Amino acid sequence: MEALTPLIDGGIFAYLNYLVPAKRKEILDILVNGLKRMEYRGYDSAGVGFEGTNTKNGSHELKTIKQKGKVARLQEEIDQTTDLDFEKEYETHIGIAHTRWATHGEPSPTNSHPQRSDTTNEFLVVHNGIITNYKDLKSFLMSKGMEFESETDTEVIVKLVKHISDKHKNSTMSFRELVELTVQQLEGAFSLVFMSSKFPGECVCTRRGSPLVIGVKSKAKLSTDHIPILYSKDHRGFMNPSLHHTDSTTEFHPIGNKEVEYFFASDASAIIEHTNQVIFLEDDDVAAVQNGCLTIHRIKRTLDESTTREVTTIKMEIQQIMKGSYSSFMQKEIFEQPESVVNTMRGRVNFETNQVVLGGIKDFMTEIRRCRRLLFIACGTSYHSAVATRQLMEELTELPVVVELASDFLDRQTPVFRDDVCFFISQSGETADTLMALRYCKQRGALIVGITNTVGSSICRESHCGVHINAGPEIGVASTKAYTSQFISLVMFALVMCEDRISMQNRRKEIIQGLKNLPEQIKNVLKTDEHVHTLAQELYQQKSLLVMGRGYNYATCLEGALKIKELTYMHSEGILAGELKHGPLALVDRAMPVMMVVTRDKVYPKCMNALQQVKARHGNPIVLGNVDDTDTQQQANKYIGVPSTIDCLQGILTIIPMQLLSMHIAQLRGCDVDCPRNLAKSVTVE
Ligand code: G6Q
Repeated sequence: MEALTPLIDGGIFAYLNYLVPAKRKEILDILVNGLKRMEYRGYDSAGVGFEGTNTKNGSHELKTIKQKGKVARLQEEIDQTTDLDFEKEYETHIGIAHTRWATHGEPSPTNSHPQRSDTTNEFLVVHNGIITNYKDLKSFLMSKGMEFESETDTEVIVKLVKHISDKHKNSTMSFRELVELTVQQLEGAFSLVFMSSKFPGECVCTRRGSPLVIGVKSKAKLSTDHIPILYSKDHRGFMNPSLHHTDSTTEFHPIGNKEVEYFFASDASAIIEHTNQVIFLEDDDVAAVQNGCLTIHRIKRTLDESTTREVTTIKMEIQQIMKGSYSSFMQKEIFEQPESVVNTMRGRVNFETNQVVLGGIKDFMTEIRRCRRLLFIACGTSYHSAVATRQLMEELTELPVVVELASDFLDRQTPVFRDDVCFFISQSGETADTLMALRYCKQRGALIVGITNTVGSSICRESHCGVHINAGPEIGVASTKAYTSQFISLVMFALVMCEDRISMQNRRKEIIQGLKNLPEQIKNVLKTDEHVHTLAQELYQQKSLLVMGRGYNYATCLEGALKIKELTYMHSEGILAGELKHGPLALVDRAMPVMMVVTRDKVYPKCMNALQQVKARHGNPIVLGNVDDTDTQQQANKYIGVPSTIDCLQGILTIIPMQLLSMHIAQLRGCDVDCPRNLAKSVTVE
């Protein structure tokens, strides 16, 4: 199995206009705006590359502007550039851009992308990913006299292109062929977009283990909605010159007039405001735009792969990725939950007939029902959604249920068997640890089920089947609505698994009724926002916060503590209330802030016991409980009440005040709620 190497995270964006006149200022605005849409993917430096003219000799040359810090700093840098004619118009032009979350080389203009082949900028590249053999390649290129200026692995890629180009100086090799020869030397995972002063108005891009989407915008009808793959070598490994020749049957372009614009991005949220016609590239695709025509090539062919790439229409709406009247994407996404949970259940739960249908896995249900055990594997918040539903999964499936953190699961090389069903839960669908765990299990013959929120993501495409949680794009780095949608998706799966069990019908009906009431109940919980804000004002200067609970609410403690940590940089810990007397109780005194999640379910008496233990040590717990539970409320120093629902769904409601609390404390502490320090949305580093 090829180990999926950790990726430099960040966002790629490129824009090519062909026979569509655009001023340089407009082009740069499109590039920078594209980066802003993906700033959540990584944001410690940014840069743009674009076409221009050498002011000394009038020759065509490429220019770059790069800056450390967020995209806004790059915009300032562009605005301060004096030797650029922002009004100059280009009928055809390619520009590339990148926002970076560094893991190789500190954030700096030199280490920012685009990286260049030489001081004349003959070739430029933007890159997500890490080249694992870059040191060998760097030594080789240095032995050929090349000098390096950055600490990045990316620079090796673009210098290798130049080295190959120089070696084939007298050949008629195309830009795309140069890139193909280059990427065959690379090991690791990457998505790349190239431009070159040798090939004005052209662009070549490729991917391996990191996402890349192409958007197409044209007034004319497009020549096809299935772009044929061209094989530089056929599956027998021979170079097939006829397939090198592209013609109207193989090229993708607007019919009739040739005006067309292409957008290249790490994810579709940066493209949607321009067009909803997109092509998701697959690993080892090499896409090239020449004279306004797009072709997609592969270096070799494996027999079972598809021979075309579909032009799909994405349904994301622009307002979905805009903050609107909210102060942050995170706030927007917390308050979207009454709608997002409806979207997750839409077309799947029939509240009249109590039927649940998950179209993405129904063809595999026979195999899943025969399995020996269920494994749920994920990271961070996604892992917590599995913890939250583990008890119900055991109850309704009567199967062994294993819940694993992907990184630890891989460290242990945990045994996996052909009759296992492995679920991989991931909002982004690109988390390296989770993806590596997927490949580990797939290689051992297990059935792979993806639970993702991102169409076309790697986990989505590499699973045998799966469920799209339909939460809508989640831009805030701290996951909120994806958590509750993952939670509900797993509950729906458990309901499908027991649909034929007579003894479980009453329980099923209660749960389905509980699901039906959730949207209104979530709206009621959101009304506690002001009260939670008041509590945040009492907590935001504290150094730590312990969050205790058990049973169905244990996941709320883990997830709530994670929210506090990642948003406020305050220490916080989720503690199983049953474990209190085994050590954590020593932390409790009158100064230690404590929250306890206590709702009316089977473990309520034990939770009240824990509450007494904490109070006996002069603890002053804030209790998160049922709004109509006056007895418990009297026992608490401060109380947040949520509506009562069935025990296994209570965690959907109790997590929301924790989401709000972490957001308010973060704001009071002056933290960046949407882009917490050191973190990125699509965490793809081992
Ligand atoms: C939580 C963070 C983080 C995230 C994991 C898994 O608020 O967003 O913990 O949940 O990094 O990410 P995926 O769900 O995208 O795999």
